Amino acid sequence: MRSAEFVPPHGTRVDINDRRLMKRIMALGEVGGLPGGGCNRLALTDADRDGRNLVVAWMRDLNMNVAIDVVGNIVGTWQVGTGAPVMTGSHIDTVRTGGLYDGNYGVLAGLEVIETCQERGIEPRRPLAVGIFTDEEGARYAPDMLGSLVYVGGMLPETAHDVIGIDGTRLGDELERIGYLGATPCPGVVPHAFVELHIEQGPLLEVNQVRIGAVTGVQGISWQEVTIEGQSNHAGTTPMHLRKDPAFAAAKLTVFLRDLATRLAGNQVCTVGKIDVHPNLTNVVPSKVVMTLDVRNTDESILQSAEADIARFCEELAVAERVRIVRRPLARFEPVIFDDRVVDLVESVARDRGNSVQRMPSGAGHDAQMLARLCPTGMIFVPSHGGLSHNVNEHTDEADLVSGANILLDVMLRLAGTNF
Ligand code: HGY
Ligand code: MN
Ligand code: MN
Repeated sequence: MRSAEFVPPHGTRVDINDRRLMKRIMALGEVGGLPGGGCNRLALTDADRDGRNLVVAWMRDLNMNVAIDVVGNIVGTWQVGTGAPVMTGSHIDTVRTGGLYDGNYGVLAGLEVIETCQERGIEPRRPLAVGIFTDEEGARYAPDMLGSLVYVGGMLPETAHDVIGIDGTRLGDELERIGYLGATPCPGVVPHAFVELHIEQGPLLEVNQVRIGAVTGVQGISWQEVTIEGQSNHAGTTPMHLRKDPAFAAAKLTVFLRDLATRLAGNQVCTVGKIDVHPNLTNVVPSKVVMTLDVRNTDESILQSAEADIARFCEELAVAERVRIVRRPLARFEPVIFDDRVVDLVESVARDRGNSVQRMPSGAGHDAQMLARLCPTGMIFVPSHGGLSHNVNEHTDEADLVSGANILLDVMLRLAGTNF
């Protein structure tokens, strides 16, 4: 990998402005801020719109060209150099109990890299771009990484527009309502390379006392909605042997998932994160339960066998409990391996800056797993305190946030000087 001439000769390192980065992280964290800390900016809500407006304003302050595409992805580009841009970015939509750093950190570090280059007179040989991808969380509109999936051509914009959210709204209508139904077509510009900076959201770096993760890829993800239809009845008068109780069936399925994860061990994880009981009243045997299954593994064949086990269990459960079970896929992404040249670069730059580094897969999904379909891609992880994320108490030490952003700066400049 030839390093770019404009990267200051070894020893005259350029560092980002830590105060400015932290100030922006805190300012964005106040948009959709929750009383006890953390933030709630579900995709395409007013809070998401306000967050988008704030970051777009910062992009414009940096004289970046801001393009908004047909599914609301925002790409800010600093038009220097020639050729395809080196791109970074992530997302600024959050889960309902989001932290300050998931997604936001990667976007704002990207802006900080550009502002540092501008004020230090560093002129990359390629344009530098920062992407803000729509609905990465998939919490309101499934699948997750929806915006970046459309960006890379993995989902048609019109299909995305017709996705119905957990609140019954249509994605395209909400995109229009918040003013982010753009005209830039998808698939989007193919970057020269893409690198995403993100908090780990897991415990490994902290447990191993390692400062930086050179991410090797993302594990496979399988989401499905399970609707269990029984028969509502009186809680007091209906004998147990006559019940068609979907809540009991849902409980058995939840226990089955935990046992499945335990049996498969390794990287296998299974989560029931959402359960809606109808009519959800104390004295009514429910008529229906709608629940979601989130099942992941780094190994595609094991993930497929887990899915087959779940399907078989649901068939047997329906007969045993005399209920009707309908399963609907919400998201399915195979494991992704990142480009070794980018992973190597992340690792060597991190070491050059005096950090301990380990190579590791990502348990969480990221927009980078979609950009990997278009161009050489990698990710940089910094530690999550207590491995906590999707939790208002998500925290990463400032020193680690700054260190990650400095590594992003060097990696982007080096990628700008490479000829893959
Ligand atoms: O689901 C995920 O892993 C990511 O947070 N969207
Ligand atoms: Mn994220
Ligand atoms: Mn997330």
